Amino acid sequence: MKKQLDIIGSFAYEGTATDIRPLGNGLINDTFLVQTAGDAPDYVLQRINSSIFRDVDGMQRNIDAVTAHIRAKLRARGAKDIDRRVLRFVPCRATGKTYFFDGKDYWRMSVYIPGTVTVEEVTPDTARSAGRAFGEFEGMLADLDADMTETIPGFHDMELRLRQLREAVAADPAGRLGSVRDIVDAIEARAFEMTAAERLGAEGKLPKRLCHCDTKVNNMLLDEKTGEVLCVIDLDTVMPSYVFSDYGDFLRTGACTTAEDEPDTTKIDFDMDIYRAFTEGYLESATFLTELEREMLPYAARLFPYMQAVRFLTDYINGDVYYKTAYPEHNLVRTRAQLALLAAIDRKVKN
Ligand code: GN1
Ligand code: MG
Repeated sequence: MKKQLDIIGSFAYEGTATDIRPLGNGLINDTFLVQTAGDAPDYVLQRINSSIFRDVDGMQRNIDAVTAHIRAKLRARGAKDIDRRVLRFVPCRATGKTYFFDGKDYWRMSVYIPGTVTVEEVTPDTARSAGRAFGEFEGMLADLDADMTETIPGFHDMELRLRQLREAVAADPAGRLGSVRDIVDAIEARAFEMTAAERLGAEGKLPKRLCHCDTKVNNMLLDEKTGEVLCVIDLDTVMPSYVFSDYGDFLRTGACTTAEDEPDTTKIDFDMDIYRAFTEGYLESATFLTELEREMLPYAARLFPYMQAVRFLTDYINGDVYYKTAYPEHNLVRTRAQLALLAAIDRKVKN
């Protein structure tokens, strides 16, 4: 970790680093925990995947705007533990920006929030707290009047994701199409149903709102003692989107009875207690929802496993160029798992 030690010297952090080690299991960036001696805070260091996030400066400006806005809201509300409820990024000594470019890679550093944990599984209580937290997060951002960059253009645009799948199918660059034709057909059979949001958006019936866009369970910090959800992390993808993003992506991982890459699809189910608790918590705080948005929440629950299946399958057909994989069929296993989850939701959730 010599390289990482050199890198952190470029940031205006407090204390002396004593240890740096890998942290978490994100599929995109590389994350490290930096421990310091004595009373100084610990830090999270990340190498940003700039082949995916091409405009790092724009992305960090989004993140700066969002964290400052949330911090101001919490302060106005008289919240006591603000530093546990919103991330704080460390400026680069030379530029004052919240990232550092070493000539090859982009890095950023934030203060580690002590006494917190991330989890891969939730209980109904945690799910209710998460629902409230995401509803609040979106509510707090509703009046953020900054020019926000779409860090990945069309990130949750289902029509775009289907076009990308069709391009991969047409090109078949890794020669993998033969083994997945039936899956492509199953996806195509539901393409119209799943692009409802884009049609309603085009008709002016559905607004875009600032969303987190990656609310999977392991992207939130919980108080290690109470299990309360304190804040969402991984702010790379905060951008304008239909409101379904955060609700749907949480349930995709939170209400799924297995990991998102479970190979045994018979184990994959949709936990209705978690679904109900999360939805109740979300509706309590997301008071800004229109009637149509509220009515379409069951659609959102289906949309995200479907979209994720499309994205994993596209990457499989393209030869695993986007997501980190641990073995050759990993993206295919992930695709099947998402479709099994979708089938479980179809069985259990009424429209
Ligand atoms: C990626 O970075 P990470 O692992 O939290 C991805 C999400 C997917 C998720 C699937 C920028 O998130 O959109 O839902 O993997 N992020 C990006 O696990 O593509
Ligand atoms: Mg993550």
